[in-house]
Amino acid sequence: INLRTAYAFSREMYPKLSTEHIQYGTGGFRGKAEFLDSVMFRMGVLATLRSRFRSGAAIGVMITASHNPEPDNGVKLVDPKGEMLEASWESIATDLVNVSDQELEQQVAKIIKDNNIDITSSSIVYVGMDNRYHSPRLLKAVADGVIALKGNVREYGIVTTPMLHYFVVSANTKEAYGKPMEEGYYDKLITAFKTLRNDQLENGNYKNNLIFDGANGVGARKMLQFIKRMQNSLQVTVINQGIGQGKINEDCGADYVKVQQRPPKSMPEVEPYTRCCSVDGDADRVVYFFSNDKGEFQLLDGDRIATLVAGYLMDLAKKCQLDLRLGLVQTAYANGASTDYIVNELKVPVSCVPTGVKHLHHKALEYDIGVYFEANGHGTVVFSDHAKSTVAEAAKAGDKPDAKIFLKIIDLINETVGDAISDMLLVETILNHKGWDVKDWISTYTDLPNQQLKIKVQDRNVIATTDAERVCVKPEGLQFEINKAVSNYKRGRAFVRPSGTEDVVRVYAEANTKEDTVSLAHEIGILVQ
Ligand code: 16G
Ligand code: ZN
Repeated sequence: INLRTAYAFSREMYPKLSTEHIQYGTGGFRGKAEFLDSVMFRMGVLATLRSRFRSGAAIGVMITASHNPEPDNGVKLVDPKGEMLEASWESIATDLVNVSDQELEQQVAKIIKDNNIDITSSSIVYVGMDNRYHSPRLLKAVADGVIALKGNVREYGIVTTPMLHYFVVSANTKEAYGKPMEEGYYDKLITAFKTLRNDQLENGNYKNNLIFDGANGVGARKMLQFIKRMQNSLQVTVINQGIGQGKINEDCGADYVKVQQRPPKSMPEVEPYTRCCSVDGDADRVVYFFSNDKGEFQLLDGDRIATLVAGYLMDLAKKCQLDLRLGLVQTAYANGASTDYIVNELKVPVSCVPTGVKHLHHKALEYDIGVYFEANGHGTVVFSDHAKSTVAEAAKAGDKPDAKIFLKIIDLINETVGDAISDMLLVETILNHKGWDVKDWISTYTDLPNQQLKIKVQDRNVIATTDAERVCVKPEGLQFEINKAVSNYKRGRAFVRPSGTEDVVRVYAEANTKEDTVSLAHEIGILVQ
């Protein structure tokens, strides 16, 4: 095809405004929204090429900067099975975004040639966005990129990241997975959730009400849709709905609550032990929290959710007498106390991988039931085909009511990627079945005090790590100094890593007491500077 007019158009409409090199990282491309138009146009182009490369399968493009502040935006591609973009295409994406406007046409030609792509074949790109005010403009740029290559685009408007993943998988899956439409998504989750409630809305210490902090993001809007359709099978009060003055992720949301270790600023006065949860701006993370009767803030983070879910699934498998291999995947951010609990109490194999969902997801696929969560609340469960067919068979047998529950649990889980709303419904189901309130849940183990710091440096890439980011190999000697500092603290542990989404180095520290933790984090911070 003669693409000359399309490129001339793009140069005019979406000129590259910055020469700064940007890289496709764990969250795709991220940056200040005003520099992203050309990136978006080019990602529309790339998604179309990817779709053609994958024989016309639907490819997703999500426009969001997740938990980052309002002026930021970003874009990531979703592969046909709903997974993150294949690693080898990350560098293709990086190259494409960094070439000049003059080199663009040539670079596209190179991708087509290197990958043997038939540019006359069919393609379809699904695009979604969060509710940042610049997202619609950026969405148009993506769509224009698709059209420039004469591809097909389907715009979903404002949706959560996991919803877009869901649309992509359901479009590409032949078996009944669900319909690639917003209603299909609500339907799948709500049907499973309601069946699992089985009209027993309260049980033991479990009360049927919850505060939901929507981070002024997409999650709030979609939760309101869920509420309309759930008919009180869960009573949810949504705060930070994204109307009025509230900005996305500002003083609220999962990242704020987890990192600051405090409730959202706008938190209303509630009874002690009221169950609350916070999601992030694009609703792929969730953490729980509450205040105890002394008014102290208590966090139930991704590690907590992972242990709750793993323990529950293990019991279910046992009750159904199914011999399935269950494993748990964490990152270096996992609280040491959670890892001890998993090893010593749950007696489940646990592994540690580098930060970023793709690493966790990949590792989790090694098990029949792979539970993975980052401490920040991003995670899900993946089931092997063997696990699914074994459970389905047991459910058919008729004499195993637990197997029927198990089957519905699988339905409730968005396996493609962490999904704050699906994870929340899963946690609510488990707490309900166990008859637990937050007090019961938090009593399973005691978190070690922990702290995170962000250190601004000239070049974050002077730091290199190994062993799932737990050991620093560059600059030389730094790990030795870290070890020395850590050895002075009881139950001390610390690591440093370059951020994949911001131009900073991150420091994590934990120790036996709050004071020790603050002091250890401070010491490590100074070593990095
Ligand atoms: C991205 C990752 C998230 C990770 C975070 C770390 C995905 C989809 N998202 O948001 O899992 O926790 O980056 O950010 O992989 P950092 O590298 O800036 O600490
Ligand atoms: Zn997110």
